[in-house]
Amino acid sequence: MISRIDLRGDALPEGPALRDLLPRADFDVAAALEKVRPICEAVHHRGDAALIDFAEKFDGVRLTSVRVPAQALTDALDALDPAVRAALEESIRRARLVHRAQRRTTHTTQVVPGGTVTEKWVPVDRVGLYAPGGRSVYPSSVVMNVVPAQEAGVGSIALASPAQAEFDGLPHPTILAACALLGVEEVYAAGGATAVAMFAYGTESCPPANMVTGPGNIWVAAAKRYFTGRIGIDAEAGPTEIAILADDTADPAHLASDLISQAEHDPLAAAVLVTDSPALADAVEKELAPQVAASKHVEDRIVPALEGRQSAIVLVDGMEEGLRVVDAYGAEHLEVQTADAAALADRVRNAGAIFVGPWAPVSLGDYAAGSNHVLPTGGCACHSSGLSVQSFLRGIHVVDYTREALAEVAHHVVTLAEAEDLPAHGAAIKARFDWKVPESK
Ligand code: HSO
Ligand code: ZN
Repeated sequence: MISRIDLRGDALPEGPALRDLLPRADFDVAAALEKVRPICEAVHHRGDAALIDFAEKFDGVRLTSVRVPAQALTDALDALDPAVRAALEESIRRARLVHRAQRRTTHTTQVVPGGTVTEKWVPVDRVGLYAPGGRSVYPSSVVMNVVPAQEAGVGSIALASPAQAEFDGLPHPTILAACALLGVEEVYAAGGATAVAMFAYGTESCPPANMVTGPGNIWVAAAKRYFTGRIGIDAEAGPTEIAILADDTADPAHLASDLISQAEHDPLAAAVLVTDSPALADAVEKELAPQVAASKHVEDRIVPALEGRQSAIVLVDGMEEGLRVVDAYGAEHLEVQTADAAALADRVRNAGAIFVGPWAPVSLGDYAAGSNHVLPTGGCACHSSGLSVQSFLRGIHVVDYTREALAEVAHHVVTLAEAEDLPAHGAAIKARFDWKVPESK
């Protein structure tokens, strides 16, 4: 059901060589880019008409309007199962607590008397959020995108999600209900690359956005890459990943269910267990079979995900080696289930989010820990973070110097300008002092 990689015995290789030994799915965004290019160009040139044609082609429904009417949002919230509503409200409440604490404050540094640099944090003006449809209709992802944007103070927030034929061309009702709960009123029925293009270029019904965030399939990732440089993006999210670092104190039944929980997302999802205990590895494998059999999305997602080359049980000599392996892998989600979980988790350098000990499974973080579940995949945790308030902010340096403060440093500026053969830079300083650089003190 799941392959094994035995790294015991020899010393582990360094850096990328270690990474090459670890399993990972192919996610070829560059190849998909060529396919999304004509879609993006069609939206550029034909606007709403192209969106309507693509919805018919990809989603099998002819739209009368791309913009979702306000009444549809109210109706969806009225029809929402009260238990789901209560759970979403608690998820929103916890996410707000955590994301509100991420707000940045303006800070002024007095560099010299009369010379200050202030860093002010300004939210982007308008954000387009994408919520997938099809296999993954996740109102929880609406929460995880909207809450940080709102807490960052973004003034204009719009959301797009694919048209659903069974709901008369509206996005899925739970997506609409989540928008209504969060106070997002501007919603569009548009899917995949067409939604990203709609936000990037703008159409008759949708003003352009400065930034697009949100999960999606490879077409969404490719469209984000296509528009990089024109608009801001969060990340090119790939299939979800769980890595678990565990020793023989962990409960094999719980580890198996955690691995399955993320395998449930996608046939390309990755489930990786790193352990120094062959007995635990055997026990987890034994647990997997009956638990998989009792699961829902067995044949189409869980089995291909666990059997795929992106998933494995990795055996290591000890926890020091285990740490090196999980750091080389840089998982989207990392669980640490060991005797000294908190101390070990503290030493992890590369992970999108870390779940410490037996009572913090990834599913908790997916829905209701307060943490964000939009996290870097594919090893991007080695250089990037998950979605946060910071994702929606720009830090702008405001430089304010008096004549005296400029005079004091003028000779240094002129010297560096000349060293770089850019005399006009120096001239812009000299001109302010009647072409005489003030003497250095
Ligand atoms: N585990 C997914 C998020 C999600 N799980 C949504 C359930 N719903 C990626 O972090
Ligand atoms: Zn999940």
